[in-house]
Amino acid sequence: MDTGIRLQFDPREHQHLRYNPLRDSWVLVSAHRMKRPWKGQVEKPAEDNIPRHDPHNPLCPGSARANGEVNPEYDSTFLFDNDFPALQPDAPDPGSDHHPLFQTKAARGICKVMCFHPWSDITLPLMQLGEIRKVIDKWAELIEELGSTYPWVQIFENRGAMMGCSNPHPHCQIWASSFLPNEPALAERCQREYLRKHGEPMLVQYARLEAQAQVRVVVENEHWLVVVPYWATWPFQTLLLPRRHVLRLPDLTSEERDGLASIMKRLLTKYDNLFEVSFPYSMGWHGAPTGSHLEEDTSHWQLHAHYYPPLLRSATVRKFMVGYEMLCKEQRDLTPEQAAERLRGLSEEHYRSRGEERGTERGTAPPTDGL
Ligand code: H2U
Repeated sequence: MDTGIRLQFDPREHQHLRYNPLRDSWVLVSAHRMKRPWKGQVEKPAEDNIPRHDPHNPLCPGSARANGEVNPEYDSTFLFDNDFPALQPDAPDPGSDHHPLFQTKAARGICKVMCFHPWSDITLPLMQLGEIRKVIDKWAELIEELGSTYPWVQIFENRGAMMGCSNPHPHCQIWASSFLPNEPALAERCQREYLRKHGEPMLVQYARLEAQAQVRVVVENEHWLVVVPYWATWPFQTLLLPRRHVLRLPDLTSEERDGLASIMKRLLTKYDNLFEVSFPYSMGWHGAPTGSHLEEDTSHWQLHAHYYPPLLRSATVRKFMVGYEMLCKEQRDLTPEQAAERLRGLSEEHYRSRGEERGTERGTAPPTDGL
C-alpha cells in the first residue's frame, strides 16, 4: 500500500539494489540488517600457535609430500605440481554430441601449488616487501609460462580454515585450464560490451572515478588502488586495481610490482587488524585471457584482483550466502561505503607487531610508498 509519504533515501537505512557491471547482476543492499541479533553459528577462532617448521607438514621445506617426493630446503617461494590435481593435461575427450540436457565437454589443465615462504607461521602481511615481491614475480612468470598454451590461468589463495584452506603454511594455488571458466567468461563478456558501449575499458574508468570520489577507497599508492566496490557482495570484499591500463600480471613494470607488494601488505594488515585475527579470505587474479587469446584484441580487459573475505561481525561470525542468496540474489548487510570507512580507519601496523621495536621483527618495517 502506498501511503504517499516519501522518505529521504539513506543507503545506510533503506534497502536498494546495486548493479555489478562485471557480472551483469544486481545485489540487494540492506544495511539495516546489521541491527538484527545474532544467535547463529559462531566459528572457531583462527589458530595462532602454528609451529614455524613441522616436518610432518607436506608444504614445509624438506618434508615428504603425499606422492612421496621430498621438498627441497627452499628459502623463498617454492612451486610444485599439485599431487591431487582437479585438472590433468591428458584426460580423454568425453565427446560433445549429446542431448541438450546432458552436455559434456573436454576439460584439461594443470594444477600447481606455490608456497610463499619457508615458514608456516607467517602470512603475506607479515612478510617483508622483498619477499612479497618474489611472490608477485613468480605469479607473473606462471601466467607467462602456462598462459602460452592455456586460455585461462587462475591464481588464487584460500586463506584460513573458514575458506576451506587445508594447510596453514602460506601458499596459493594455480589452476590452468583448456577452457574459460564461468566467472572469467562473464567478466570477458561484460568488459567487452562496456568498452563497445562506453568507449573506455570498464575498470580503467571505474578506478579513475573511485580515486576521484574517495568514498570507497581503502588504500592507494602511485600505481594501485584498493576499493570496496560499489557492488560488493561480501561484507569486506575489495577490488585491487592498477591505475594504468594493464592487461596481465607479466605486463607490470618493476615499480608497479614493488607498489603492488606494498599495497598488498597494507591491505592485508588492515584486514588482520579489523578483528585482530589472521583474516580469512579467498583472493584471486583476473587478467585478459591467454593461450589463443594472446593473438586477439583484449583491450577491454583490465587486470584486477578480487578479495572475498567471509567475516561479517567479528572474528567468529561470518556472512552466510544461503537461502535468499542461493535462491534469489546476493544480499549484503552493511553498505560498501561503511565497510570502506572501517577498513580505511584501521592502522597499517600489524596487531601482532605492536609494542615491538619497529623494523626489528619481520614485517614490522612500515611501507615506504603510502600516499
Ligand atoms: P589448500 O589448502 O588451499 O587446499 O591447498 C593445499 C594444496 O596442496 C591442496 O590443493 C595440495 C593439496 O592438493 N597438496 C599436495 O599437492 N601434496 C601434498 O602432499 C599435500 C597437499
